[in-house]
Amino acid sequence: MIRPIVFSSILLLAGIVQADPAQHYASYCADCHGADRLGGAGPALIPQTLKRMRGPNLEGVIANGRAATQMPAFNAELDAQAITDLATYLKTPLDTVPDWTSAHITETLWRDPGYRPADAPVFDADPMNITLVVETGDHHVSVLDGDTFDVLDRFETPFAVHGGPKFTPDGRYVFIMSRDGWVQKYDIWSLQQVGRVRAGLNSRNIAISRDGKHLAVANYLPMTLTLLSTADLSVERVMPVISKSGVHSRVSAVYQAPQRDSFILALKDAPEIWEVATDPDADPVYEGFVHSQEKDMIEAIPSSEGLFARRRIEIAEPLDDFFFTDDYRHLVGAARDGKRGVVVNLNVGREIAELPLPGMPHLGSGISWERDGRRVMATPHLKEGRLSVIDTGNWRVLKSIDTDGPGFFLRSHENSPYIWADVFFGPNRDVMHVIDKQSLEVVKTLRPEPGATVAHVEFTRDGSRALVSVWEDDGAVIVYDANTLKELRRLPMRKPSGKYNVFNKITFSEGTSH
Ligand code: DHE
Repeated sequence: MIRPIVFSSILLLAGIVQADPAQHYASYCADCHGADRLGGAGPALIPQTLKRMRGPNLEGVIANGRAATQMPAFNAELDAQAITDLATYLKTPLDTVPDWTSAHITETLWRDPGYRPADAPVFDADPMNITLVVETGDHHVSVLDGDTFDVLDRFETPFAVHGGPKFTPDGRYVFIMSRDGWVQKYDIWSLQQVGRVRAGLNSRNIAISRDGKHLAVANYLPMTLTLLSTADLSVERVMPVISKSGVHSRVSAVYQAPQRDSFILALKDAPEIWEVATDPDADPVYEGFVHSQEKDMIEAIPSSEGLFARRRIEIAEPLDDFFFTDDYRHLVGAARDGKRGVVVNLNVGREIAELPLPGMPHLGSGISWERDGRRVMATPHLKEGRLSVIDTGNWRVLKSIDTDGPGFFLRSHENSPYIWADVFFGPNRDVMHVIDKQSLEVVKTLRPEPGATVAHVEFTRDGSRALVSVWEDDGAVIVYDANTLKELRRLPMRKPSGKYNVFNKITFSEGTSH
């Protein structure tokens, strides 16, 4: 019997029927990207991940392939119209999303057979001053010696890494997540990949528990939180995310709250914030954190132990993109209308203030520092060229600092007098502002590569050097003297995005978003 796909290909060759994009998908794409479009050797081809694809557009990738990957060109097999139709098909949501249970996740677990753990770092560099550079141009991470800026290793990641890699508290292992839900474990001491597991189908970010034993993966598809053991990437629990009123919700992001020994979850589709205990001895549920007369606001899901017990905080409307105060008593979330920040007291479990923050604040990039004896924070705005500086004692906006366009990331360091603020959108996206933390004035505007996007800063362990990404395919990481603001080095990189210093991350340095 002739298989339908072979039969239709014969008809196509004979020019008898015009293939539809689903047929083209089955013929040319399914082998690598999965019959269900959820990925295989190649990434998932669904709108949730494709809309974030920066660089060459989808039609260009289908026609010409993708450099430095296994993706071939199809312009000989498909004409321009067929390529356009196929791209439209790939941007159409799936009719149904399959289950992604703990059994499915476990089936994907892969341990690198070449991995040999080392007893001590296999390099002379300071293991606490290692900095990882995510290179999105060809899906690699470079491991930099933070003193000499030598590249100690460059390893392949899953396709389309997003969010900050998360380090174990001793700085030895790091976990990296892709938008397709793959989590990769890498051993910094031995400079080797340990393994991978697919924890979700479309994921947002990861967080590691205070003790470094558990990794939480926030998922859009399916609507779950996956909890993995960091020791061997095995599944500890898949938690369906369903609100008190029964609404299934995507998880916008998960954050570690170290002082609380918990994960905090931003729910995309329900007016709740979740707190998930990572302490096996957690009190029945957070008794220690709850003001006595507020106890009735806390709903506990009993678990055999305190580990992964959940607490719901009900709020007026869904919030996401959280900034946390240093003590993790308060968070500020962005309201849906893109005009307000809402302050939630996590101890009492309710909203306590609102801040006027028009132009879509990007609170997740917020940083805080001490100024005139008061703790202040600053946040960029994704739709307005300004930074808002907020007094976290009275939740008032202290100052709005004008910038040359909307920015994405902010960074500082406890040893630095400056904040570094990029301009990510618009004609001035080649600009990086340096702002004095005391006067709140722009002291210098850097334009290191006219016309090229310049974004995201990370400091070395001691704060003496600032590393800036030239966010282009043929890009670079520029090393600046963080005090004189002079350029010292340029390290060629393939579209470098985020950079992450081990020490700054594991010590929750005050100039770093977590
Ligand atoms: Fe991100 C971090 C959400 C688009 C690059 N981004 C984060 C985090 C969240 C988030 C919740 C914190 C996670 C963490 O580190 O654990 N990002 C979102 C969005 O909702 C948004 C606006 C749209 C989306 O579709 O996801 C978005 N992000 C982008 C991009 O377009 C960026 C610039 C390029 C890309 O790779 O997709 C981008 N996001 C980053 C980076 C971080 C990040 C580099 C880590 C910053 C850090 O210093 O920790």
